[in-house]
Amino acid sequence: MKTTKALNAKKTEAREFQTRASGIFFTVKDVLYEGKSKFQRIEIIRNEDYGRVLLLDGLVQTTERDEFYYHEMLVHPAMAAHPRPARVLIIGGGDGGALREVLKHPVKKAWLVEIDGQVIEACREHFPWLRKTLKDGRAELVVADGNVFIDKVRETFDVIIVDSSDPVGPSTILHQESFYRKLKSKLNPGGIIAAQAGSLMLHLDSHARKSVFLKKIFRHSPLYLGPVPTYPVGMWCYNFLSDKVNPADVRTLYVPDGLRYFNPDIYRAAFALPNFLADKLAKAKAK
Ligand code: AG3
Repeated sequence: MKTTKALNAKKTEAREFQTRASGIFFTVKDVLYEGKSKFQRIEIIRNEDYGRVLLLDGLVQTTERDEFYYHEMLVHPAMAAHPRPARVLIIGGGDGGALREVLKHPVKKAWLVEIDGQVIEACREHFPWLRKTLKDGRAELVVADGNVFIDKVRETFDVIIVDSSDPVGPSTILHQESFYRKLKSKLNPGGIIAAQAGSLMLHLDSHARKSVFLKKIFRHSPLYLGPVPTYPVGMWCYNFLSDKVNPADVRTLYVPDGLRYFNPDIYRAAFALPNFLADKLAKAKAK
């Protein structure tokens, strides 16, 4: 049989071009999953340092070694600031990391709404925590477009977590005004939304654009920061959105035991912004 060199070639490296001229690479110990869904290219590889790495359309979504930085910072500031989060909605996050963190709190029910069923299947096989969290009786998995789900759902929520991809590409809608207005309409009084907002440096324009409309929708809409070693520039941004809860005024934080990154000092420090970001936001709001 005739086979081409390309077909025989063993994948030795997975890389993300974070900009046109720079990025991150992982040498590949094993290819665990490679597939193309209706929405995107899905790869899971094993790397000697970072363990299992999930890439969607060539962008690093999660690695076994550093996913806790991201998932703890996405989930716990909102969950810790809310006095009693009983019903929680997660949009995106088919790898289950955000769901795992939510279930560390005494919630009654958590919905995970992921658009791509194939991501769930791939991660169920290769990321053991997903299998475990989906077995938790409080978790309900829905395979649907989050933007459509939110139009139809009759429930309302205490906390909503948006674990989307970058503010460019297929997730763009999850970074737009209409989507946040809809989310707000599904929030219980006193509710909080936390959304991943993108890279500190790469998505500066997006932070500025979003800050203007988020301020119109929510009384409190600060950005907060946390490091994620394998994401572009290593520093990540999140939106904290609420009409009732000003994160700076929260005196009692509910923090589950056994976390590896998040604690009350990190909570307070995370809302401090570097000058160049604060200036950019101030200028955008003044326009
Ligand atoms: N969601 C946000 C990933 C963004 C990473 N961007 C990038 N590598 N350019 C991650 C999903 C994990 N639950």
